[in-house]
Amino acid sequence: MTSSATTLTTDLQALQQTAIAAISAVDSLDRLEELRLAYLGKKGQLSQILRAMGQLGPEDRPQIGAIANEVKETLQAKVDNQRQTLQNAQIQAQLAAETLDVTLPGVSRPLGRQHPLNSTIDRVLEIFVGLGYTVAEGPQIETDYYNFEALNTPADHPARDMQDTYYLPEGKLLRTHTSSVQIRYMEAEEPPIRIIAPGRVYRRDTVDATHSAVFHQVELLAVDEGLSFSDLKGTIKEFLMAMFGDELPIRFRASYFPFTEPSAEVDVQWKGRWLEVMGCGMVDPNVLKAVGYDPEIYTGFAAGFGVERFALVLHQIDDIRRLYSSDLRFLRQF
Ligand code: 2U9
Repeated sequence: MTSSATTLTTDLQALQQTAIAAISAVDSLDRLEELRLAYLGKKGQLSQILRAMGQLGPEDRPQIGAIANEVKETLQAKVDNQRQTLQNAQIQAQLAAETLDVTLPGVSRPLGRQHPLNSTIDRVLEIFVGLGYTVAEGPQIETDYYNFEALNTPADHPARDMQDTYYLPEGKLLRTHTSSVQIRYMEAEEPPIRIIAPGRVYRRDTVDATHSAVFHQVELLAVDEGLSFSDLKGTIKEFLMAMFGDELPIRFRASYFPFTEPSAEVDVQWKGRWLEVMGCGMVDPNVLKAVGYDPEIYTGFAAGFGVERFALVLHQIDDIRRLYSSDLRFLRQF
């Protein structure tokens, strides 16, 4: 072996020794990769030594080449081995950190449920949809025209005092009933009409166990040729029996509303007592005229009721304010 071949062999052995020591001592995968590049990369130390092989005579090359290959393979194996060791350690550390205590109590995910007011509205709508009615909705901020004028209730009408109103700037007001929805619907459509208008309404009432300044109404309206009071009675009986049960004693008492003539209030006998549950009547011809329907051709019937009232009766709730209290102990009962 020539002296330069001997030098190269010594260099290669020295490289192997220091590299193995360094690789064994490394404690992170990033650092290991740095070392791999430093020893085995294209510009690494092994490549540098091999470049010097160019100066060797042909007789030395196979032997030195074989030694260089051996060094390369040894170091590569050492790197792979060390990488595996570090990766295993990493997994072990992660497993230790993420240990699950299966004896801990589970996280409870309580289910929400429907508010008794909403379930009552849904029941009402379901019954009327079954009778062929369409649900109609409209704005809660209304004009005097849609809330009163078009409903045969001009400014000086005494019935305006029956429903104390919240007035807003620029002649606007908070609707006192959902009848305004029916006026808007009739303006846009032609008879025959069967609609049901659920929604929030506002009245300047003193709040107590049976009154709330905000409550929910459902109103129904049918306009067609030849509708009579007996159609109204039949529809209301059908609805109330579906709501409260068959064999329900029902009575109609003459009453007054500006938008219906004749008008009636409806009572049902419930747990031995007569309860007033809704108002109704034949749509006043003036209301039909206001939306451009000819009262000589069309007649209509309408009815309205407060949903809270129904919910209180059906669920035996003693105070309307409970429906707005958000008290979970109360709400969880439904
Ligand atoms: C149009 C024409 C007529 C709706 C009607 C009642 C009778 C009624 C009250 C019951 C309790 C409101 O919530 S409450 O205070 N309603 O008694 N509502 S007739 O009549 C209409 C509606 C729309 C176009």
